[in-house]
Amino acid sequence: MQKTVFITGATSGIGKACAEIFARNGYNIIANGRRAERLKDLKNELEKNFPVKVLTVDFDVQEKEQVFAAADMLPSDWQKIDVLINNAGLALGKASFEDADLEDWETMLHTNVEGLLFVSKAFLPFVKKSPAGHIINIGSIAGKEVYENGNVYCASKFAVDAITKAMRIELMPAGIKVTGIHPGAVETEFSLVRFNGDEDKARAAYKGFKPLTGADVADTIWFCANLPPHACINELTITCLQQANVFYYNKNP
Ligand code: NDP
Ligand code: 8X3
Repeated sequence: MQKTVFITGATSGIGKACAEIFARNGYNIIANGRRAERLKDLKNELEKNFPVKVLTVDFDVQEKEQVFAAADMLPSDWQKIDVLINNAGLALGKASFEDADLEDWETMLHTNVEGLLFVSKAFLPFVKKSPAGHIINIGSIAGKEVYENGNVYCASKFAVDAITKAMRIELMPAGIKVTGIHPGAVETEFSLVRFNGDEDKARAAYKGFKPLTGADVADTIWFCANLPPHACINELTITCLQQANVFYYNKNP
């Protein structure tokens, strides 16, 4: 029977790259994001190129009612989810504790922490219907070490790490694998969003080194999702060659 992956934040970056690699390998895709037009384009592209079906579910992961309504309305032939990738997330701003914007903090916490919780809880019954369910949460190296002016983004990703570890323990009796993926710098729309559309600032974030791409991270996620049934990667940190951790880069002059 064809497998299904549900990916939050599939309209861009890591999530979109995940949709591509899973579709290329024959998975049906449930693709989430807020930008419905992009989801429609993704569906057309994947269904044209691969023998798979794509269901688009445009909702905001921050909105509990929308998340649970989407789960309630999941068509009957989509009610087995083999892999859930909790990828939707964002950073907003890079300002000191004193200067940071309160609404930015709220949005990051609502999206990266609550959104992941709402989606996991709402869609868990469908993951349990798979004989080999797997939940993959996208954390960050910012959830391993705190950097200056990373304050609440880092806190949200520390929370993702803790939630992932808790899910790993508590979903073990159900036979569900749980994996945390913690990437370093990946060139996606992430920095454009973080710096409110400022392209110069976004470009500067990757100056002097070759960052990961969304496809690099998606390849790793695909690898984690394809271990033998008795094996589980609990957590995995991936950075580009020129980044050792959240602080240390070997940048070109
Ligand atoms: P992008 O900005 O390219 O993609 C983010 C995705 O999240 C988009 O598809 C966006 O879709 C979706 N999203 C954001 N907010 C919501 C929401 N409220 N509801 C539903 N979907 C939402 O960034 P990345 O691909 O880089 O980011 C993906 C994940 O990887 C994030 O969790 C990020 O924190 C994490 N990460 C990124 C790193 C990087 O350097 N890029 C490094 C480490 C981790 P839409 O706008 O259509 O809703
Ligand atoms: C994104 C990586 O270092 O920009 O999670 O916070 S970083």
